[in-house]
Amino acid sequence: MPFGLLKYGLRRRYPARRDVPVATELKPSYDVVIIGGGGHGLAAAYYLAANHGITNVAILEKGYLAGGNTARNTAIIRSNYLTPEGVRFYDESVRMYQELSNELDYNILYSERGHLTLAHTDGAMRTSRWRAEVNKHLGVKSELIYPDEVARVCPQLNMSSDVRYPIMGALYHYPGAIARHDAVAWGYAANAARRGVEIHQQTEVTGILKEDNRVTGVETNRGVVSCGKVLQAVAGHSSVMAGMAGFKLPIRTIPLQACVSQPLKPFLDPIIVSGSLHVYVSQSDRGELVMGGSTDPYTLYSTRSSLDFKEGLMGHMLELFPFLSEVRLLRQWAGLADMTPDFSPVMGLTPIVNYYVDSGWGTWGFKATPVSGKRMAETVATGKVPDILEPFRLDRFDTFEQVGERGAASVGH
Ligand code: FAD
Ligand code: PYC
Repeated sequence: MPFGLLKYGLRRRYPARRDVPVATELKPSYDVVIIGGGGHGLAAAYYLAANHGITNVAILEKGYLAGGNTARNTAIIRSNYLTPEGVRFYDESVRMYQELSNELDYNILYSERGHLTLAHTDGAMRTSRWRAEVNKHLGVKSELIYPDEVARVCPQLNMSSDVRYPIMGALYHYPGAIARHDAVAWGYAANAARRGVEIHQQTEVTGILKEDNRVTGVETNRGVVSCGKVLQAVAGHSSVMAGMAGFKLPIRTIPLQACVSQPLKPFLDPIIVSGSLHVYVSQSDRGELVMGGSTDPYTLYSTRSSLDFKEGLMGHMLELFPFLSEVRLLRQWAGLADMTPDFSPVMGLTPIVNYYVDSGWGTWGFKATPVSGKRMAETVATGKVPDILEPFRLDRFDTFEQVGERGAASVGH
């Protein structure tokens, strides 16, 4: 047993380790202000400091650290997208995730499970084959599999043909994984703070100050702060914030709900998704079934839960796993999904010279946390958009070069 661990075990008191220093006063000025202390803002701050030596940075978070969508997501990580641009982008993120616990020296509980997108129709089989081919072409391990293999990978699934939606096959994405969502945020926060980045919670940005076409600072509930550059990373409020800065994003904000069951003995290894049934599920390390479906059918800035969602989802779950009928739900919640017309993010430059945007994260942004953090940091530091982000530029909607990921973004929408 390592000596340090023995010494720790014999101690009389166990003071908690403080990863993020207690908040200080805001300084009058920073090189970079990051609006939004979710996973994306925290990751961008870490990579600005670690990769570019930029440490005079403040993260301004209106609530508590990573208490927005980062706290509410179901932590599915995968790169089995449909477009080459999407696959390349998310693949870089998956690769970064695989090394993240080591890089941050923080256990994010990364757990590779395999990810099955079930196909119940001829059309879904065709799309699955298409996705598998694009994935393989780009070195991503995905395969179209048939019912025998589906049953082997997940023996608990109801494979009967005497159901509303029999399972005809699946897109099997081997690297599909889950991770502990808040550990990802805390890991980035701790490592950014250690390098000098300031994290200010309960600090809401209420206005953007500009001269000509440049940002000069931000107004907050704690006063005005000047800055050289701003990165906006406020998933769920992206169009509101862009409105404050004076430009428009093509985003509609829609609630997305999820829930967990009581803890069960481990029985479900892979992550299961059914677009036709509007349901997805994985089993967490604590044994809870983590479940969700498609977005609510209306735009709304509210994170309330609904009975309607729960009833519909449980009905669909039981079509796939009838033996779960006695299992109880433990809790239910919602987040705010910033939906773009093509189900891809909007990242990079904006009409304002020194104002950068990381937005349009809809129902799919947790898996992109490392790559967007690293690449947005590069964009902010150099003022140049890396090739991998180019397809996600804001003006693609003017030039009809959308990156259509509707069928692959998460569950059916
Ligand atoms: P957030 O974590 O939302 O951080 C933005 C922060 O900005 C918030 O903390 C907010 O308080 C702050 N903010 C807003 N306005 C202001 C202001 N004026 N001033 C200061 N701060 C402000 N994605 C996946 O890849 N896989 C999944 O399995 C998955 N499941 C999901 C399940 C649900 C139920 C939901 C809701 C989303 C899911 N997502 C998933 C999407 C994912 O959660 C988001 O895309 C991702 O968390 C976005 O991260 P972020 O850091 O950009 O945003
Ligand atoms: O992006 O895989 C995903 C996802 C699943 C549920 C919500 N988002």
